Amino acid sequence: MTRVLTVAGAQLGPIARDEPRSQAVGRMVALMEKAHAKGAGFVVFPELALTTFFPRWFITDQAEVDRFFEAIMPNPEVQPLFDAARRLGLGFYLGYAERVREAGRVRHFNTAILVDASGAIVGRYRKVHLPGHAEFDPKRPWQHLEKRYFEPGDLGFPVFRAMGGILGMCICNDRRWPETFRVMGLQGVELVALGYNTPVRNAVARESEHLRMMHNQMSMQAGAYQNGTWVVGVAKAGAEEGVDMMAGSCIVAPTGEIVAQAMTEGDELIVYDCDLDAGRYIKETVFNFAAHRRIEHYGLITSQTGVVPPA
Ligand code: ING
Repeated sequence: MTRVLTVAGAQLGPIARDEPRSQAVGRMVALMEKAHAKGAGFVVFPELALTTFFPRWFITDQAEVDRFFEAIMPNPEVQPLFDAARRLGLGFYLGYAERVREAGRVRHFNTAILVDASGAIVGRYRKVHLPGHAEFDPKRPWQHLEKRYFEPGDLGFPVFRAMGGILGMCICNDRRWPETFRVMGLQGVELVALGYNTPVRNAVARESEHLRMMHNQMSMQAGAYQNGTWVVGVAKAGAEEGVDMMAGSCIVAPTGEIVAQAMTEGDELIVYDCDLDAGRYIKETVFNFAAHRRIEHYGLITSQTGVVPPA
């Protein structure tokens, strides 16, 4: 019996700095209702889906920074998402800025949660690979201060039995690092949900714009194929507070093929019937890890952080 999960990628257009959560949540509930009408059982939203991508600004007032964070989840402003999940029988991935008190101190993470069709939070992930910088960089046309506002994730790359399969999560820059997908692949992941906020233009080097979309797709297609998993990548897109953010939300099959892709830079739904067994032959042949991997030669991957060239 095939296990088909109809998945919807719910791309969001720009969210303004002062846009109230209720307005963004309203847009997202509308996409959930459209997803339900198209037979979807699971919806993927972008990274930091409740607010504008605030790491583009250098903000010194921590109270102002904390305005972009959620102190509890769910909370009254996002509750309509959880109510819609239950009402429509939909699970969802939601990216947001998490502010939490743990072990006696306040911590800030770039987080994603997995919510099932009953509206229960069944999984949490905290972004491990934080790109950008921690101090103001005058050379940049816009900042990318994720290393200032977030701590690196402390949960690793877990996978979760949910929606009839084995689901994993990552966030934006994580998709560029093969370790992200491989750690989940070693746990049998069948579908990886990820959101992204990626500027169209490179802020620190001369780079042709077409490369941005190529690198985005290549990263997800490679992750999908090399681990025999579906990958659903969903953008916060469009001209957001003066910075053009890349669209191109897509659904990638375990073969590495892009089977659905957004056409616009706004709120847009892409939907595909994902056969969760489609990656089985890949996991049993070319990427049968147990049969083919030689971990005795991979030591540097976890024993060394940076490059050490030969003498
Ligand atoms: N954004 C970008 C991303 O990884 C980036 C940052 C873009 C880093 C291109 C390197 C190259 O897609 C986030 N939010 O990680």
